[in-house]
Amino acid sequence: MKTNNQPVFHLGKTVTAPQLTYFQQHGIIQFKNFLDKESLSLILSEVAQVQDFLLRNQVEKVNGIPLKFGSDINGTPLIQRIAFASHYSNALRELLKDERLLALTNLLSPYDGRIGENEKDGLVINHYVNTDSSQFRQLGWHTDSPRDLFLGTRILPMLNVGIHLDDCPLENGGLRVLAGTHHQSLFRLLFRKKYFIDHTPDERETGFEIEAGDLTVHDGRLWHRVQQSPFTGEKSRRRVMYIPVVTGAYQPKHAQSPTPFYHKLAQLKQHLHGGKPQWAAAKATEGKLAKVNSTAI
Ligand SMILES: O=C(O)CCC(=O)C(=O)O
Ligand SMILES: [Fe+2]
Repeated sequence: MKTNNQPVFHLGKTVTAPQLTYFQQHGIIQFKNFLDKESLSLILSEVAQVQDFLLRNQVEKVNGIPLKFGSDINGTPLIQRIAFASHYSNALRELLKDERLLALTNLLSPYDGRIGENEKDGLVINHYVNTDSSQFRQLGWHTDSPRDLFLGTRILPMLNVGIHLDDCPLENGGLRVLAGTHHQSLFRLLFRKKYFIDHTPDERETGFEIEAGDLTVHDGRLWHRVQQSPFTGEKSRRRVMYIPVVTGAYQPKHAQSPTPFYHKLAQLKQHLHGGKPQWAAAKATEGKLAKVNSTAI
């Protein structure tokens, strides 16, 4: 595997020409220290509060997108994937207005990009940890684009902006990409690897030295995966938030939005493989699970 010996970039109020050139060539770019230590601890406490709110209110889905439940290393309920998280936190909503994030929309040029706070899955919080009852330790090879096909729209360029909340040096696993694959044909986008099933490392893949507060941006058409941490417990914890930057017609989701087919498929797969219902670990969710409007706060 290659390590990502890219130039060290820092994100300012505008995207520089070398940053744009680098991104257009590789389909991925890492920016160091996007969040300083103080902002990071604020964001981490917001993330914990959003999780507590969702557990307390027995929320199963947000705007049609199922939350993914597991349990933490001490056995307490954990939400391992939260969609539309900014709908539950003013601080997260404010973060999405950071002018440096808005500047990233220029990476989509010549398309007009916008932060998809209410579109796709909105601000997503992924929380990976290796425990016996964790449902989420890794993610197989995929691109983020066929979701558009399932939703009946054509594939448009998009960015996925990752804000990393834990240190994740290369040897801890984490994000792996096949740089440059955003320039592939539709056939290769669909069939280069078996979507989500294939976890095999690729000799051409690139991994990253991530420090908490770093930011990565990848093109939605780029092949990528998440390598499982070889560690267990606290050392395996990896929290990363993803923000979609999208183009084309505004397609907001709302409380009555249907659950996309591919999420139903993921739930079915888990069921067939004898996995516990995703909310089984969340003791707070006994009784009927409520679907609450994501604009509850
Ligand atoms: O956790 C990551 O870094 C990547 C997640 C991802 O690729 C996805 O949710 O589509
Ligand atoms: Fe992805």
